Amino acid sequence: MMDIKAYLEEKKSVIDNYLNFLIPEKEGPLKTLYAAARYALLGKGKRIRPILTLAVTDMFDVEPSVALTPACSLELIHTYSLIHDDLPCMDNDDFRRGKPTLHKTFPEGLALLTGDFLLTYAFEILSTSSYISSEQKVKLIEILSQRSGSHGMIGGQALDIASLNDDIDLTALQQIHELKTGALMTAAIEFGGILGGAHQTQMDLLTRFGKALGLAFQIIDDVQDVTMSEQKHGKAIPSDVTNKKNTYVSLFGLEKSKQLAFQLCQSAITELQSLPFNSSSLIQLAEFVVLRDQ
Ligand code: GRG
Repeated sequence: MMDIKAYLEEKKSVIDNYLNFLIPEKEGPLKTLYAAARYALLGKGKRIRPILTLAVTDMFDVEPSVALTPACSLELIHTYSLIHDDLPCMDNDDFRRGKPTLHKTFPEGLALLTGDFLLTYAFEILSTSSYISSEQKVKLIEILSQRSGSHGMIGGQALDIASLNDDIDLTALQQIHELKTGALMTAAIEFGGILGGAHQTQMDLLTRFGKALGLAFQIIDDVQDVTMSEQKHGKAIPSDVTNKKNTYVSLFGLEKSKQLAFQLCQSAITELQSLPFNSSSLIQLAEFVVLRDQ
């Protein structure tokens, strides 16, 4: 049985080094843009999405240098979404990743642009990587654009905003979670399949695994919003505010929500076990993603 903590630390360190290389300290006119990008990107993020890609490519025995750029493109997209989500016109949050949000540290306009920079840079590094075939590049770009655009993360965010003052049912909530959070996690898993040369049946299985894991991750995030608000957000969130949000916890309560997340994770893992590969790292990673800080 592998030591999951050591595995995560090792992968995180490889990813952090590469992100540091991708966005170096810069002198000259773009110095502040790069400083802002480094402020948002480097540091405390868990790197779950790129690590998922690396775990799938490990399962397919893909050379690590091939997987690193696609894995990091997901972290660029994820960080851009956090920057934009924290802006005053969205959630207006003061803290992120254990420190003041980007727009609290740099001018708001520059924070917006930094998000745009990371979003576009993700596609630049994918399309210019010398380790990936042209055919794979097109497939990865297709997945990333669909999973982060209106069919995925942005669509989920738009539905979430539109439902803010309404009571929504489980189907609507599940759709928002699957798009807003699940889509990028699914992309992380699918990236591994594309790079590993998975055939269509295996790709379909990986997509189902990614979707279930992404939903379970977001349900646990809803749980932690209630149980760990002070530690997570750097300030206590009044429960009346939390309760007005549409979440699994407001629909089912804490215990049932946790149970649902564990069940989703278990069925995702069972599915994975039907693949003819050693999926033990990926299984332990899935368990970590859902059981984190419980
Ligand atoms: C593009 C404005 C815009 C929004 C898209 C993804 C998203 C919608 C907004 C980000 C904010 C948010 C609370 C999303 C829910 C998903 C989630 C739990 C994000 C935090 O992910 P972690 O825990 O964060 O992986 P770290 O900091 O570890 O990378």
